[in-house]
Amino acid sequence: MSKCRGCGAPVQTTNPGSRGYVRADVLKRREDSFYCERCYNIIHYNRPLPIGAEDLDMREFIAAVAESKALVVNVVDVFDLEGTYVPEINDYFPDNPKLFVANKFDLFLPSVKRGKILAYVRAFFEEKGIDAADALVISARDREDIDALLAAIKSRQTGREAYFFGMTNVGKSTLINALVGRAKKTPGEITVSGYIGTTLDFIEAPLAPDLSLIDMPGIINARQATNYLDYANQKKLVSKKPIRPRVYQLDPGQTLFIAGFGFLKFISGSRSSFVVYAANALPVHRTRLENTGEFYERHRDDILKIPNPAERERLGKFARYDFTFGPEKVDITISGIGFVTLAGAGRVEVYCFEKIKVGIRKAII
Ligand SMILES: Nc1nc2c(ncn2[C@@H]2O[C@H](COP(=O)(O)OP(=O)(O)OP(=O)(O)O)[C@@H](O)[C@H]2O)c(=O)[nH]1
Ligand SMILES: [Mg+2]
Repeated sequence: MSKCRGCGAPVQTTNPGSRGYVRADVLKRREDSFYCERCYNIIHYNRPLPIGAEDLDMREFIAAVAESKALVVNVVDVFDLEGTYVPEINDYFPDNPKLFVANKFDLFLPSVKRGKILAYVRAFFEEKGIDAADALVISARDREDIDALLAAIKSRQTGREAYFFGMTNVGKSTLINALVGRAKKTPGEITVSGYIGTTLDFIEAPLAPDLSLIDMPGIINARQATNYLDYANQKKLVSKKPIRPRVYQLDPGQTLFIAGFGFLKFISGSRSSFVVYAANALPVHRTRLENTGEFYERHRDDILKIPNPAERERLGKFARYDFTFGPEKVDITISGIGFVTLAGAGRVEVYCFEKIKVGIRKAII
């Protein structure tokens, strides 16, 4: 059966509102290689059609990969480890060799040392009971990293296929395109985007006679903010440029808003620094503690802007978390959005939509 070369969806010419649609006359002209209407719109207009990946049955994809016993390249987003690691990875693929790749290292400022992040990523996986002793920290943008990734794949492959697996938007397709580009000197053709659920089926990218990379749909994480946003805001949360840390020196009695997704109330402690690592497009705003509720009600749609009213509806209620910090630095992590590093000492109350996963960890930087 023919498939769209951008997203992998099986072709059909009858229903424009569902996956793999191509006009019959287009298909006739380009039978051997074509993009579906949805990919065409993403590639040329950066505008997806409202055709999602939510109803794909990931269990079928996982079962097929498990049965192959082939290498699984599990890609995570180094900026959102909590939101993008797959807790069940060992259960899904008990007999497959696994390579763990933390992508998007370029989102950190150039001053951040890769070795330090790598040690952090390994410890992170270990703590979750996942053996990732030889994980890689890379950027799809960096040629040398792509060469290192290829070498790592070759040294671990058990058969001809290597499957790229992970949550949506971590850069699986971008990495495959980059590997194809390096090996064949022609750009990869898989559609990539900052929208969730871009890849819709297995897509095979042959690299060499003995190695084929296979792209997969990403898992959509119900605890990640992006999942509840309209297309326009989904891509705002996916950064392409390095994330500019935003530093606030706060005294107890102040509140810091992370757009309209939530806020940190600094209840007690000593003057501390709060450094926000989140997409540059997200507004961050400081107010006084006693004004928090009123500020939120009044400014969620002008100053704070995201999420919009329909998105808030989907995100549901706020949940509250109590954290103490200091003297060690910690990160408050907000899945799909980023993290806030707290340096100093004190107690914070964090409020965030309950569907978004919030946690605390030792600081990554
Ligand atoms: N800054 C940065 N952005 C990246 C990198 N890799 C991918 N991206 C961006 O991340 C977004 C998602 O990339 P995709 O390759 O479509 O992600 P995917 O994992 O294939 O997503 P699904 O197909 O939905 O599972 C795109 O906007 C990419 O440009 C990277 O190394 N650095
Ligand atoms: Mg993809």
